[in-house]
Amino acid sequence: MKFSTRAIHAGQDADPATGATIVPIYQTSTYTQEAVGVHKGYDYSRTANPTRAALETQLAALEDARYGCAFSSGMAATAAVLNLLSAGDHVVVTDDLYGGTYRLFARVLARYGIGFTYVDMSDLEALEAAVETNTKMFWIETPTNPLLKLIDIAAVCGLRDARHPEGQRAVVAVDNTFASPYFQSPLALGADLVVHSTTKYIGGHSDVVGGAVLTNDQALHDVVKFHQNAVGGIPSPHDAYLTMRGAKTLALRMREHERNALAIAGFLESHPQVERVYYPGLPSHPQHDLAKRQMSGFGGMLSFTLLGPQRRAIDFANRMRYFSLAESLGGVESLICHPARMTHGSIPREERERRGITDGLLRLSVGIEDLSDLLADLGDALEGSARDYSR
Ligand code: P1T
Repeated sequence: MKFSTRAIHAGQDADPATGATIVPIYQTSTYTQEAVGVHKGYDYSRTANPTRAALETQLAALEDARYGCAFSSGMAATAAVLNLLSAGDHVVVTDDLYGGTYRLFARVLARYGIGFTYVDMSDLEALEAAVETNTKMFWIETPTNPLLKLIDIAAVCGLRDARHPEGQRAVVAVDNTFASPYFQSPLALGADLVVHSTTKYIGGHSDVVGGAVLTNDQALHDVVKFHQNAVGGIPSPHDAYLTMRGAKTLALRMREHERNALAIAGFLESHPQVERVYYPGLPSHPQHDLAKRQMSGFGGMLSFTLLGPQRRAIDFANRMRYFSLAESLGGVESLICHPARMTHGSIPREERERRGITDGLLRLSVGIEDLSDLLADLGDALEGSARDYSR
């Protein structure tokens, strides 16, 4: 089955009880048993629910994975993966990553005795130097949020294999939220686990928060599933339904996101008011060749800086008409965000600036509106802010 067919058919069989073509929202917390221990495979909805099970089958199919677990948010999914570790273990992490993931690592899990080293994983020598004898996990975000750096997933997996004998291998986990399963398949490149914030491209309509963990490794899946039930960070049946509905059109939407983002990246790069554009689809991106090799498309996220004082970024963001000033990404509508004040505000300023997330950086989630309207919106804001700052 090809990608678009999987998105529409995997987990989407007609309802066995009624023949309903669309998976029903099984809005129930519990299930009546015929006799003690005699039931149809469901006993309590934290443990399993038919609507969520359908979503898990669909999401696993999108990553070509054998197993899937759905969560109530991307952060809950991330926490479930980190639960594979114990006090005294060490994780090597990409230095550029979502601020909330940094917050979970630095302010929650570090207190439980897990060590984290942040490193620019695009520098393989620096990566190798960051590995310790107790390194049990590599946490990769690629493309990274918000600087759109690329990490060579196969190269990190190669390093893992060289350092650790079979049986004691560190786990490579990839947050595939920015690329989406349509443009990037980390498991095929050697990763052990994929994490998604399904809030973003997979849900696709900015109306539901969710997360997922996908893997081909049954032992890893068993631990993640145990955590899902033991801790209980599950999506509601209604949220599972919304995510499933959104995911059916992932392929269509991703093609449009990319088409618009490519055009906007080119427009911004050639604009005299723009200092720098970060987008893997631009030939000027330092890892454009890796992007072409590792991804089947460049996605819909880009960041940029303007010429002039950094405070110009905030003025610019306030001028947009169709780009809503909002956190999050991956919905059909375009969004603009000021990472330093919004999505990455939980990273201490000094740390943030060292990583290149300056007050002048703006991030766009390019939606699937008509391209000419989006270009006009950006052009008008660039002109307006240029007028203000030339006075
Ligand atoms: O928001 P939630 O569904 O819990 O997902 C967290 C998350 C995980 N991974 C990546 C790469 C993310 O970008 C996010 C959430 N990010 C935003 C809300 C944002 O605007 O960047």
